[in-house]
Amino acid sequence: MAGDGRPEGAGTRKGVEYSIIVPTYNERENVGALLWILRAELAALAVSYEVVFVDDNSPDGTADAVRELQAAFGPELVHLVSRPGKQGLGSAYAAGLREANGEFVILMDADLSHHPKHLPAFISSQRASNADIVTGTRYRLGGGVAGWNLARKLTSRGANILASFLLGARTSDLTGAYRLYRRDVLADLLCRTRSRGYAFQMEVIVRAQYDGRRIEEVPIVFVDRLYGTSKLGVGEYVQFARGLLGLLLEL
Ligand SMILES: Nc1nc2c(ncn2[C@@H]2O[C@H](COP(=O)(O)OP(=O)(O)OP(=O)(O)O)[C@@H](O)[C@H]2O)c(=O)[nH]1
Ligand SMILES: [Mg+2]
Repeated sequence: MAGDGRPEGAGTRKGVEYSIIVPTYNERENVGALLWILRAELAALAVSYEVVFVDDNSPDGTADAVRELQAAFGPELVHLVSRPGKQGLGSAYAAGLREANGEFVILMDADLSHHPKHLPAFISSQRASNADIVTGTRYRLGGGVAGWNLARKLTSRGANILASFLLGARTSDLTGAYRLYRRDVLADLLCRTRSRGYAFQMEVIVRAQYDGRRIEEVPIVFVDRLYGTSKLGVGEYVQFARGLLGLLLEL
């Protein structure tokens, strides 16, 4: 078996440099626009890529929308991993990774908060530094957040400052999910990561730092979702606190 659980040689399609994994839950209104903008942004770079949507049987029929995109643009470009029910982001990334053929994997949300216009910066940063991970940051010069109220901004910033201090993290945006990984590095990290919710992104990047992986940052502007609903609630805060505590005790 390959390190990421795929049978040796299976699913490898030579020449795919980047697999863009997009987990979806009720993103029917967003997937078409996302693919459209991705194609426009990546056309100028002349890189080979594929987009792997991982849908958890979204009640709004996101999977059908992705199938329509597959029919229009071809199964080489658009992949769909369709799971029977909502199983969370961590396992969605792992399922997407098993389908992915790229040497590098880019994780991004479907709701356009992670704008594809930042991808050239991710790719050139990785090429210039030979990094294992390039992570988007809202909290370095040039980065930011648009569309959040003050309470949500303070919560996100506060969580990042607290976690960085306690864990000795060098990355400025621990809870961001817009990242590029060397494929085998992500596979290895996913095997060992246990947290859920926002703590998941933090655990992955802190483990990578402790492993001595080379991590670069590029500033991104995160734009609040236009379509669909937000899931931030008390449960997310509790999950984050538990994840942080778990890491403090273990690492
Ligand atoms: N496959 C799958 N995708 C999920 C799941 N939960 C969230 N997603 C997707 O993961 C991405 C991030 O989730 P969001 O709900 O946008 O999380 P967020 O950006 O922190 O918060 P809001 O945008 O304010 O809701 C989106 O593309 C979601 O559709 C899940 O359980 N399974
Ligand atoms: Mg979002």
